[in-house]
Amino acid sequence: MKLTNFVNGGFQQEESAEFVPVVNPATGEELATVQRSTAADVEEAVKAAKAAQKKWALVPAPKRADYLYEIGRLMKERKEHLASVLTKEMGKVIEEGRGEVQEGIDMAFYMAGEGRRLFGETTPSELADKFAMSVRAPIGVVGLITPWNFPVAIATWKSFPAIVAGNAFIWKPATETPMMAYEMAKIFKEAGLPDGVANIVFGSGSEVGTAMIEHRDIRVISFTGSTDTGRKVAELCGRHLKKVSLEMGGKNAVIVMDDADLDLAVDGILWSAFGTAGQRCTACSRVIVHKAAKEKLQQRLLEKMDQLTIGDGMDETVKVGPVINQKALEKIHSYIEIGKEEGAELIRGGEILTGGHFDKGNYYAPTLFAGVTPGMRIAQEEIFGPVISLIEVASFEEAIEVNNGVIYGLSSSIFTADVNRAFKAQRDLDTGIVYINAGTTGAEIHLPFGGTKGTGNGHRDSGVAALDVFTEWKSIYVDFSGKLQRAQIDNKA
Ligand code: UN1
Repeated sequence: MKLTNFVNGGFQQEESAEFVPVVNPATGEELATVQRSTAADVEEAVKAAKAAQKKWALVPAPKRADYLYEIGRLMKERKEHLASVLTKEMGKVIEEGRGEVQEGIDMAFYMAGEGRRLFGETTPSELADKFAMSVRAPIGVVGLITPWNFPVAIATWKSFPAIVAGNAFIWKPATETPMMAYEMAKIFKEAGLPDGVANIVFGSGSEVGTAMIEHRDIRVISFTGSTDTGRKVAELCGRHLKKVSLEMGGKNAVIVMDDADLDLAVDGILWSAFGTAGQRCTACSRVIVHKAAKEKLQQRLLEKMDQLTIGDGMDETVKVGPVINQKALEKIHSYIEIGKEEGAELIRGGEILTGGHFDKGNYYAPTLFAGVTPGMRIAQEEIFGPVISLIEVASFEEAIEVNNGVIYGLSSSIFTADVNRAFKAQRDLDTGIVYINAGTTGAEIHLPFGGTKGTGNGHRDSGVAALDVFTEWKSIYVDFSGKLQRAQIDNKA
């Protein structure tokens, strides 16, 4: 299969374009090839989007929402197929593939509901016979740059609010996971979304991403990806005075207090650390444990880690799939060396898995470091793989301090039976998402998703908050007095 760009309602026929392979990280099998687009392709897509958006903005929002209901319905009908495409191209286990598609379905129906809300404000004017209100206005053509670890859910967090708010979009999916985008293009088409509202341009960040950022008709860039790339995106957007929403790394921790339900904490840690092979921005990569609970927690964690089945995510019994590619394997492994050099104690894992079917894919052993101190690089930097570091603390206050002592601020969690501690924790944990008695993953789409400090730049994906990225506030004053009324002057004696 050859995946080509989706522009102006059709898949392009690109005989002369360059194509690169899409590879199943579990088996090494080539699944498809995908177009490597150029700046000229971006230009063409923006032209189509710009023309379409003018008309789209005039379609009543509840009517725009009808397309989202249909998109959601089609996704639901096709859930199993979409999940298997996702698992094959990205590697997450099929159960999680289904979960991610469900996240997209939820987003479709939720944002469709916004078609009948998109609330603004009406407010009194300071002058007589004058009316004041604010409305959310569409912005125009928006650019979406999405990562490979959630090839569909994150794209829906961005594209669905963009659609309902009356924008057209250019979406550049990650090079590793174009097949989900291709499936979504088919769905956009079948749902009857007007041509040019949704456009997908495949290609690299350096070529396509840069062309999007530099294009003056793309008014917003919404980016999810690594902190290094995000910083470059922000710098370039800054130069062009372009609105930019960034969702980047995390160094998320689970805190386990001495009064915690340890079995529950172990389940929460395993799911958030080794689910998606640790490749979530929200993944747990630090466990901050009260010294009184440390030995027991470590022992129970190891027992359960040893039971994890690793392999091709298409096998329903597998719990941990591969990581995305060879480069990821190498990066994860380099952190094992770093941890050892820093004096951390490698208790489990720490190796690239080989032999049998492991040789065909990119498999890393679930890994546990103990004796980690908060300043070590393995406790500070995002590893994005199945690796956890146990950090011992002596008090609740110290746990909070260690949690907050990193440059990131996406997700955090605390296991405790003490309600006062739980409430103090939700107040003091400096992250955009906080869980009490649950792991660090599992955000629901109707709440804002994003983080503090180095995780983002103050914007949020999903929830109503996403509308702030894809709309401009417009304040409207209607003077029905029939005379000149000067604000701040004529109402003052
Ligand atoms: C991500 O890792 O970038 O909360 C997204 C979660 C998922 C989304 C993760 N609902 O883990």
